[in-house]
Amino acid sequence: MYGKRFEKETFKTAVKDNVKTLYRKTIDEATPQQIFQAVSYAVKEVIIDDWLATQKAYDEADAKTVYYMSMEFLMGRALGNNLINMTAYGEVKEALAEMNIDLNVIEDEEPDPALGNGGLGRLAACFLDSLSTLNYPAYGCGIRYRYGMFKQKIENGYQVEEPDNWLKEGNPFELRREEYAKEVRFGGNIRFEKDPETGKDIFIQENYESVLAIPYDMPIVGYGNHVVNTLRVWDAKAITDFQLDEFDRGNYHKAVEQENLAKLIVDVLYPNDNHYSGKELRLKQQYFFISASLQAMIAKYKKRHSDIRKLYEKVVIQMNDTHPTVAVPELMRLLIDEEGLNWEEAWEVTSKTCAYTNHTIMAEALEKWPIDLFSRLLPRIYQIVQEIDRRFLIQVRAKYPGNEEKVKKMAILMDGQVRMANMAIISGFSVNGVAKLHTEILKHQELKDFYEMFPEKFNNKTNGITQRRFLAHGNPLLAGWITDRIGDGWITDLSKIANLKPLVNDEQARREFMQIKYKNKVRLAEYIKKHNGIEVDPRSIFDVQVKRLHEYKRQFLNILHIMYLYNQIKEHPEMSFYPRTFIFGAKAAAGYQRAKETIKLINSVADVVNNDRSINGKLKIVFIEDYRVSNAELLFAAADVSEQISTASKEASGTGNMKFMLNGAPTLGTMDGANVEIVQEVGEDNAFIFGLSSQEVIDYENHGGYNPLDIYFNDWELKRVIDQLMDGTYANGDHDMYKNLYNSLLNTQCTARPDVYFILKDFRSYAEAQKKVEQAYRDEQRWSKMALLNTACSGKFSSDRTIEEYVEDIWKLEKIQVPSGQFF
Ligand code: NTF
Repeated sequence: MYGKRFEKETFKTAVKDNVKTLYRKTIDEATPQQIFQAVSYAVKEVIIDDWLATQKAYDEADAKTVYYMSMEFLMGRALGNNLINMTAYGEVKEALAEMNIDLNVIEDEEPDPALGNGGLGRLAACFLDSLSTLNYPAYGCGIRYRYGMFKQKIENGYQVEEPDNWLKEGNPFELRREEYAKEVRFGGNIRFEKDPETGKDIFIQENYESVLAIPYDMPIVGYGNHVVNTLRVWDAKAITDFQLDEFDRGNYHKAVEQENLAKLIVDVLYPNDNHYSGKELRLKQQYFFISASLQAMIAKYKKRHSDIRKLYEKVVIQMNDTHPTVAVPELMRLLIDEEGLNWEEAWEVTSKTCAYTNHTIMAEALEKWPIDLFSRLLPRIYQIVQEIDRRFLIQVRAKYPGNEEKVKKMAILMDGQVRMANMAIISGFSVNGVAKLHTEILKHQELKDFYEMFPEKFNNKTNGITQRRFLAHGNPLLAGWITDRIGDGWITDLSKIANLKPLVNDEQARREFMQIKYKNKVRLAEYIKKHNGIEVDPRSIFDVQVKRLHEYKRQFLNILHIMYLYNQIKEHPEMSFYPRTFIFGAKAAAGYQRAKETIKLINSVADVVNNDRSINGKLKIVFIEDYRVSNAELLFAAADVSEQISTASKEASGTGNMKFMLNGAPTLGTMDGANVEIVQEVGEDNAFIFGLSSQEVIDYENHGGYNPLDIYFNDWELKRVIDQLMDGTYANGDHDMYKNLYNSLLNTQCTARPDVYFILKDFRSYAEAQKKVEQAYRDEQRWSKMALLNTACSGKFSSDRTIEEYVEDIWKLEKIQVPSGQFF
């Protein structure tokens, strides 16, 4: 399909030539990193041809394009994924093997691009993969952070952050496109004039600082269809001419300031997941990439179209949470100030172009910018926001006369703040949640007033994941087995995986399925041995919780339960207990104290338990350092149990839950986010559900919570575990180490409300569910059925399905066929 270019001899020659031209070395002298670069350039060359062909096909079709605006794209490594999608992984692996090079070793040389925090950024990456695979024209637009998500080291049980200099060796897949640079302006003041000719108002920004945005394009390769879309990430540099100008005039300070701003603006990804920090630089980042992306979008549109009033026929903008919502006033500004539309015309275009996805109901994640900061940094944008707000409130007052409560709740500008979510909802034509339950909570709780006013805007798009990365690439043994059994249709149509269902009653098939799981556990055990120095038994139950560390995700509940199990084993050594390996992986935001304490607690309990010979290895605890996309692939493939234990209502969807399911790990979880839909697909008997329902949680919250002391004083086993936080058991005798964690559960003096996340409330129910996991696992027949059924029922959770829904309900795109680009 890719001509001769992946034929072994041709490819080998390309790699050797690249090593020569890049490094003046023969292949035997090259380092693994150099070989990685040489291989990547050989792959990129093939990609470029299809990339050209794709752009040509789009141009000819004059196709409508989605612009997916996101502060985060958690792409993970590109080489292996590109080879999978070009259906050339096997050939290239063999070609390299003939040169005594192991492709897996070469893949490990690639830094793991981590331009995202967690689920939201990884979702954006999965969406791009699906858009290309489904033949839809799309751009991802974001920031080329010089430092991505920090690298996590564990030292003495504590998390230590190290900078992630992912560009150090150069990124072979990107293309710098200097000729498409755009200027972005900050600050200063707005002067208002009447155009002497037209009599129209014109707005002139003066005394501003500006930076030049330079796009870097990364190819997004579709699966076996020659489509290559573009992820465009913006770098910043100072505008040198201007700088010299200022310098000549002796304004040294100003010149240096612009230099600094350019450096700073794209320097680093903010490492907060589900948490808003309100930093000025973050708002600068947002406006920077949005303004540049929209300028580029309009310039591209104008190449082929003369009527800017019809922009929405050819482009649609999806705003990934509120982070890019400054796109609304920026598009208004470009249309009015640069393109000469009047307000009504510009509003018609903008509100038909922009759509918003909400990814959280966590109050602390809501972006609300102080008006003084916002208006100082973006003076013209602020004027436009004021006008959007003013016109909107007229509508509200007309609809709800005399109801100033409504105005208070729905206004964009209120109490000295700019409320970004309100702006997104008011201005866009679509508002979607990311799982059924989440969308219902939005409609009937969080965004109730908006739903009442604009019911037609609200819709649900349950998240999904790409099976290309998380099965085809991450679990080659299982992928191969599935293809042998049902053909390879599942790779581009995951609903076909349901064809595995009859095999649930086939003993041989189940045995093979479990053997593959075992081999993946051995592979993970080797990784753990190498990275943690801990021996784990691949015959034990691999119970995995990997995700960002956050109180609402309740890693604390998990580790408290492990402490409880350990007490039990110690007290009743005769009790039968199926060996269990508890595996954690999680980064804590650098400033999130309680999250960091939780990491320390997990590692301290691990230290005590793993070194206690008296328990005969029944319990092992492993904390995977630097959890990221590349090692996630190993973890999903090897997991027996998927821990999805958030406080019900708090996890908007979750996507890790889907990756575990796809790889045959039943869910141990609450009825939260997409867990609800997972249970619906696989059946209650094939999942382990526990805990309060979302409605129960919401009801408690509306009545000021509950009293955890009632539980503490009535459950002596749980009390003992909680007391162990304070008696030094896991702190070398230190009584203060976990004081904050302890207080978060019990102490009414220190927190607004104790046990905000209902850990004590759900503890017994969790412990019960854990017992059921053990019972089920002991029954090999039953477990293998359950595991295989999870894989077989995962069809719904492909991001291909999600993207088709976005296209159908929101984006209205057409599929474009692309011929092979090998003749360019
Ligand atoms: C996250 N939200 C949610 O917490 C996850 O449940 C969800 O799966 C992902 O989004 C993707 O939809 C955020 O990261 C944010 F930014 F909204 F807080």
